[in-house]
Amino acid sequence: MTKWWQNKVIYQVYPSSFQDSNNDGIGDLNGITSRLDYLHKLGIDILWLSPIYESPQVDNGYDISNYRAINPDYGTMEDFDKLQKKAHSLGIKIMMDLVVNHTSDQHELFKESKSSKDNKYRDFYIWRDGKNGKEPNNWESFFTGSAWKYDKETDQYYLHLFAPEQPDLNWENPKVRESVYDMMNWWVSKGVDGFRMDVINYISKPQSLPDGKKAEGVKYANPEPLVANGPRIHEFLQEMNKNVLHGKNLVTVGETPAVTTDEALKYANLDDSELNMVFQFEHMGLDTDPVMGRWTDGKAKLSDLRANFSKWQEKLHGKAWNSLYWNNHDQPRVVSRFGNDSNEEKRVLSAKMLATMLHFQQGTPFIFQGEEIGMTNAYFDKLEDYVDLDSINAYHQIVDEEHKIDSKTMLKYLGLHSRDNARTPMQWNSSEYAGFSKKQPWEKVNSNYKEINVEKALADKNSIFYYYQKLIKLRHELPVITDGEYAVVPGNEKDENIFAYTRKDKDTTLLILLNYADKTLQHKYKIPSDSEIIISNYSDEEKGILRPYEAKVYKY
Ligand code: TEU
Ligand code: CA
Repeated sequence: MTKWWQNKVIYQVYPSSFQDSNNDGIGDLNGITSRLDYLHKLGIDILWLSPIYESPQVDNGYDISNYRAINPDYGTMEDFDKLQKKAHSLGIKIMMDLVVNHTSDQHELFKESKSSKDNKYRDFYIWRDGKNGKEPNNWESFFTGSAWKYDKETDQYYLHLFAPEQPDLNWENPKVRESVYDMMNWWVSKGVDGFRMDVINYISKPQSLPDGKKAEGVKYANPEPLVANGPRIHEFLQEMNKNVLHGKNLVTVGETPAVTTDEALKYANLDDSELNMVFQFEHMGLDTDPVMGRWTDGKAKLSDLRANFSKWQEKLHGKAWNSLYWNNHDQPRVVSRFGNDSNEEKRVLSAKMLATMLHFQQGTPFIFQGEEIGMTNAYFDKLEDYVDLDSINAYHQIVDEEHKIDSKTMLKYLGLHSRDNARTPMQWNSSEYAGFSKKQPWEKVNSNYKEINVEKALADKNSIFYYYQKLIKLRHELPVITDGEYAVVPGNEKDENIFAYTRKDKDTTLLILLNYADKTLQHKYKIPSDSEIIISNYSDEEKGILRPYEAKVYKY
């Protein structure tokens, strides 16, 4: 039985970077509303809004100080209602970002909690005594430094897996869980259609908070193996499901770093007891370095991508549901990372090839704003151009404190992997500031906005935009894309250049042929004579070869 969200396509908007309606340099809700017709034309079904709540914006809204109010820079609750009403009238559903592993340190509850040891909200957060004058354990924050912050007034430390301004909630406390469910139900009663849940698999920590395994010569340990998929995680999500989600036809996706296929079978099982799907991170790790992590210039090998995609396709088929993504607000641009943005022709071909690779798999595809026009990395070359605390902290730690690499090399790696690459303003047209705003935006516009923008894409029938439009339409029309079985074509398992896979149901087979390389290659795959090409990034057909970045899908 197909569930309503299984043949849908989700589009992510990063509100501060999408469209500025009042020219203060910051994107806003009215700006998003004014672009809903554009999203409708693209054909997407669900709009995921990155956090729009009241927030001091230390981490761009992933630090929420009031979950039932709109960030004034983005507008008002009435603006939200208008956005939702217009979206619904176009058949577009709204998915909210739910950030409940932590709040902002400016949230009323944290202010209370911090005010004294016997405050009734003390136990809403994770407070511990120090050990021998040091932090309670050796965990490192994901944004560098210790994950504990000392509070002088009460002589205790609180846990923050992210920035010190993002204290972790104590999910062991049933009152915390109740207040989260209340808040979620409040949004559901306002008419929202679902939630994307930020690092939701970090909410259950092992109660002894043990030290992590430290690498040689470093100060702190990565807590992820201990906090991801923790001891009570499935209990908490089942409870949330019962109290909020169940029977309401919502759509949910959990952001779950370090999730394995075995864990995903529990989170995203088809019996609707936890979530509908999760974001896995394994394919995002294929170009990272064992020591330097993201700060490297490695390229992902096709054999690794294929093996990873295939594992997820095969393990979840019939049992749980995949999400499919290349991009989001934390990742560099797909065409720069896995494709080729060195010239216009290669950019367009490789962006379409990568979209084809993803969109014919089983699962729900996510498109991040600008991906549909092939926006590229910004490649900022000065530290001053970076805004994201993750990029800036990493630079200082690696260059100034650890002296691991020099400034020039680190700037090169930021150009390749910084989260800022995703966050430059949406490129609407070739006017100053790319039609995003009339004022210098909070984050610099990518310098290529005159060549790459929506206006140009809409005027060119061969653009990446229309290719995505067609991919979405095909998913809506061909059930085999939603339900069919996935298989790598025999003999293709190890090829470093060509990727060949099929999707099959009882009536239809799709053969997806992709050239990951920038060169023309012979191929040996048999194309049945009664087949038709349903989508391709070349306008003509040449048998037996695949040209640079060629992508074709045959149906028979
Ligand atoms: O991201 C969680 C997460 O996996 C990131 O911290 C990741 O490790 C980092 O971005 C490096 O790639 C979520 C949000 O998507 C992110 O924007 C927030 O900063 C973070 O949680 C904290 O809320
Ligand atoms: Ca604005």
